[in-house]
Amino acid sequence: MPELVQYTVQDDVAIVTINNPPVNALSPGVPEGIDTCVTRAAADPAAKAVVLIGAGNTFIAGADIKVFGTIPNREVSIDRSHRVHALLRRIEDCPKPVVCAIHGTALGGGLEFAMACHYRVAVPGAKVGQPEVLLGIIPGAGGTQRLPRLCGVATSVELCTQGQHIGAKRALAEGIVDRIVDGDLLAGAIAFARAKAAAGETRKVREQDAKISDHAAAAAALDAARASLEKTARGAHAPYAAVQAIAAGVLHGFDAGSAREIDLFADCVLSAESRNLIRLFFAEREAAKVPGVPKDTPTAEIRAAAVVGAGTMGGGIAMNYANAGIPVLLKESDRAALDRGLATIRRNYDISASKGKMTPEQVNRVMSLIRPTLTYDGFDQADIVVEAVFENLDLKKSVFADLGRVTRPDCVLASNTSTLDIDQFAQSSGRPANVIGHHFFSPANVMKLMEIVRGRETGSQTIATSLKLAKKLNKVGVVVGNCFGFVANRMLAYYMREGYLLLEEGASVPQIDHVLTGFGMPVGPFGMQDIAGIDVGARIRQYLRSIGKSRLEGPESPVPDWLYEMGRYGQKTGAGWYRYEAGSRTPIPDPLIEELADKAAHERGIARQPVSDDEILSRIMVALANEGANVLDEHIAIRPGDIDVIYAYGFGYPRHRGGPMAYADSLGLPHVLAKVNEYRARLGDHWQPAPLLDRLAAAGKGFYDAAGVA
Ligand code: T1G
Repeated sequence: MPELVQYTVQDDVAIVTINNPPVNALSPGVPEGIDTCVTRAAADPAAKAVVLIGAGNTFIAGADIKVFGTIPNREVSIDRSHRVHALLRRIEDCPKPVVCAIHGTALGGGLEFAMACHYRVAVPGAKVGQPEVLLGIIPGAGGTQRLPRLCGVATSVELCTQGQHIGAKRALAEGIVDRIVDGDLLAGAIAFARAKAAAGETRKVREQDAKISDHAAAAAALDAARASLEKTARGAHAPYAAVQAIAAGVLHGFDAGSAREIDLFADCVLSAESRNLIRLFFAEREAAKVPGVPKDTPTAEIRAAAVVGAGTMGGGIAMNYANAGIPVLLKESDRAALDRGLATIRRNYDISASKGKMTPEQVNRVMSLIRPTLTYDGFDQADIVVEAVFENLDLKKSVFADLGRVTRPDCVLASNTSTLDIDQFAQSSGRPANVIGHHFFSPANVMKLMEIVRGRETGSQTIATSLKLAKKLNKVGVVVGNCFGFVANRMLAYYMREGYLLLEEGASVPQIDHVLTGFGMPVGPFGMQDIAGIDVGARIRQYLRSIGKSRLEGPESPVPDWLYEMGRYGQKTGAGWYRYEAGSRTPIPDPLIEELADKAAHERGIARQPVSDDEILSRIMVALANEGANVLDEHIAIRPGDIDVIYAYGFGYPRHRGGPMAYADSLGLPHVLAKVNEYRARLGDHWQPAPLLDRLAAAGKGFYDAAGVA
C-alpha cells in the first residue's frame, strides 16, 4: 500500500504529495501525513520552501464523505474540528513558504488545506469550491474564516452558500489563487516557492484583514445573502449556517469566527438534512452501477449523433449533443418544422448569450455542430440516433423500422418516448439489443435527469454506453424498467391525482401549491402543470382511453380534461389552473377553477369543505411513496436511491429531504402504511397498500434498510 502522503526534496524545495485515489480525499491518515511532512520540511535544512500537491488527476476533493456517518455526537465533532483547525494553523505557521499546487479540484477541505498554505498556484483547468452546503454541512476546517480574507465577503458567501465550483481564472481574479501555471504544475510551483524563499516571504491568510475591514459593506453583503436565501434555500439550513459562520469571523475576528464555525459545523453534520444530502450524493453515483452490467462492460464511442424530430424535445436533445461537442444531425419530415426547430434552438442559445453564459463565438460553434436535414443521409455515420417524434406508436414504429435500415448495425437506437412501450419499437427496428429509452425531461437542454429505459432485449453494451453517454452529456443517468411512465411519470400520476382530488374535496389550487412549495418543491403540482402544459397530460389520457387503458386505477378528476377542452393549456395559452397576464409567468388565481371544482364535487356527490395543509402534504407524499414501493417491488427501479435521484433531478424534489423514499423512511413506514389504510377506509379502495410497504413496515425496516443502505 503506497504511503498516503509522500515526502521528497527537489531543487531545495520539499514536495509533499498526497496519494489517495481516486480524488485524494482527506481520509484518515492523509491530514496526519501532511502535518508530519510539513513539520519535517520546516526542520529539513535541504528544504527552503514547501510545495503541497496531489498525485493523479486532482488535488484534494475534500474530506472523506464516507467518514461523516461515523461522527456519533457533537463532542466528537467539535473535538475533531479543533484538531484539524490546529493542524492547519501549524501549516500556516511554517517558517518557510508553503505553496499549494492545484490541478483538478480543490474542494471543501481540499480548498481549506490550500488556504492554510501561504500561497496557491493552479493550472488553468483547475477548479476550487466549498461545496459542503450541498452535503448539508458547512466548511469545517476554517473555510468560512480564510476564504473571506482572500476574496471578500460577497464572493465567500456565494461560494459557501451555493457550493458551486469556480475556475482558476476567476479564482485568480478573486484573490483565492496567486498565480496560474501554464505547463508543468510542479515545476511552476517549485519556481514560485523558490522565489518566495529568496524573498523571505510567507503570508498567513488568517492575518489578512484588508478584504473584510469594511464592516458596513460586510454587513450589507451578509444581509443580502440572507435575503437571497429566503428565495433559494427552500428550507435547507446549512446555507444559513455558512452565513452565520462567515459573519462571526468578519465581525469578531478569526478565533471567534473559527469557534463559531466549529459549533455550527457540529449542528449541521449531525442533521437529518446532511444525512439525506450525503445519501443522495452516493445514490447518484450508485445509480450508475447496474446489476448485470459490470463496470468493464464494453461501450461504444459516441462521436456522431442524429436526432429524429425537431420539436421542443428533439431540439433540446440536439443541443445536449452539440453542447458536449458531438456533431448531430437533426432530421424533420418537412422544411417548415425543421426551420421552426432550428429557430427555437438558436433562440435558446441567444438567450444564454444575452445572459453572458456564452459568447457569440461559442453560440456559432455549437450551432455549427447541429446539422439540419430532411433525409436519412449521413445516418450511416451516426453512433447513436435519438428518436423524438410525436407520441404516436405507429409513427415511432415506422421511424424505428427506418432506423433499422439506414444506420450501422452497431448504432445505438434510443427513444425519448415518455409513455410508449419501447419493446414495440425494438421489434420494428429489427435490432432490439440496440434499442433503449433515453427519456429526457423538458426542457431537455436544461434538466439533468435522463431515465435510461431498458427494454426486454436491450443489450448490456447499449446500457453501459448510455450510462457513459449520460455523463458526457452532463446528465444524471438512471436505469429504469419499461412500464407505463417508467419511474418519474408513473409515480407522478399518483402525486397529481391526489392534488386533483384534494381540490374537489375543498382545498384550493393556490393552497395546494403553497403547501408543496413550503415543503421545498420548486413549484406546486398545479403550477407545474401550467408550465409543462395541461395538453400534454390530456393527450396521454386520450391515447390511453383509445386503447382501453388508464394511467392508474380508481377515480380520476374530470377537471384537467375540462380545462383542456376549454383550450386552457397553462402558461402557453395564457390560462390553465391559473390566469397569466400577457407576457407574464406570474400565476393569478382564477375563480373559474373553484366553479369547476364545485361542479366536479357535485358530480362525485361530495360536499366541498376546508382541507388542512397537513392533510394535503400527507396525502400527496404518502401516495408518492406507496407507488414508489410498487415501482421497487416490480424492479422498475433498482434501488430506493434511484427513485430519490430521479425526483431530485426530474422535479426538483428538495434534496435536503432526501427524496420521496427517504422522506417516507423519515416518517417511518408503519406510519406511512397506517396512513394508506386510513385513506383506504375514508376515500376508497384505490388506496391499496403496496405489498413491499406492508412487508417492510411489518419488519420494522425502511426502504433504505431493505436496500442495505444506512
Ligand atoms: N469523499 C469520499 N469519496 C468521494 C469524495 C469525497 N469527498 N468525492 C468523490 N468521491 C468518490 C465518489 O463517491 C466516486 O466513488 C469516486 O470518488 C469518483 O467520484 C472539512 C467536511 C470531486 C468533482 O463535496 O464533487 O470537505 O462511485 O464519480 O465525476 O470542510 O466527486 O467510484 O466508488 O463524482 O470526476 C467536500 C465531492 C467534502 C466533493 C469528481 N467535497 N465530490 O467528480 O467523479 S466535505 C465535496 C465531487 C468537506 C471540510 C468538509 C466529485 C468530484 P465510486 P465521481 P467525478
